[in-house]
Amino acid sequence: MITLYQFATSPFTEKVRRAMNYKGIAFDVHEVARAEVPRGKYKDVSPTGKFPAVKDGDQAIWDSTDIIYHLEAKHQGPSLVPGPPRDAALAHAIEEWADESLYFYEMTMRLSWEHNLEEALDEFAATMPGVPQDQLKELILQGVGQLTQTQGVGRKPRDQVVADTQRHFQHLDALLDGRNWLVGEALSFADLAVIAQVNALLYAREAREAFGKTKNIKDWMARVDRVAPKGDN
Ligand SMILES: N[C@@H](CCC(=O)N[C@@H](CS)C(=O)NCC(=O)O)C(=O)O
Repeated sequence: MITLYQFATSPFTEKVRRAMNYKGIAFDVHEVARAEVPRGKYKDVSPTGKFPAVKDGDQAIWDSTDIIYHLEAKHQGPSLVPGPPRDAALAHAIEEWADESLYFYEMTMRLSWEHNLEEALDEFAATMPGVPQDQLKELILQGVGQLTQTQGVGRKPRDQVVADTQRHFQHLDALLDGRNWLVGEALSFADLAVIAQVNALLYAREAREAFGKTKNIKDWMARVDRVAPKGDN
């Protein structure tokens, strides 16, 4: 049995859960105690201190991309990685766009803009019992604010972040025009990486407005949900 070590609020967790559900792989969930990470409690599961990570028998794998390739190599079920090399490369590029670009937009808008954080706060509070909500809010605003400032998206004026997000959604919409999946003729890990970031983005009012102007994304999300559900936390 696989054990998934997760932060329930993380889009990378959503991506991995969907991947295991798509393949029909049974797994247990261990919610990571955030305070214990710097104390080294999870060093053997995730030496980087980042999650998700999985323990599959004796093997620990951390980083959602590596987990996906591991699942693909070691477990049965429908493929997550497209067969044709060009499609696999395209899925890789789209996944990187989701993980390394969209992620910082969701962090900026969902977690460092106070009016949006209010909507996400209960879910974070549930994973950090004992921390008063006001204190948690300040911690997230400060911590994530610092991170997105360092990365760069958090330094952009808000209007520009919103305009960038509109562009991301427009292009995603165009990629899905007349197609069921982002790459090739079947679901791939590209779909899972992108839907996870879109779901996180949709906590932000500004992202919901941009999303409302697209015509293909909603149906695609429902399609992904049917075959690769996120499942309960
Ligand atoms: N590239 C990693 C990213 C994972 C990641 O950034 N996870 C965040 C939660 S969304 C995390 O563990 N943050 C804790 C930290 O950075 O210390 C993956 O794909 O799994």
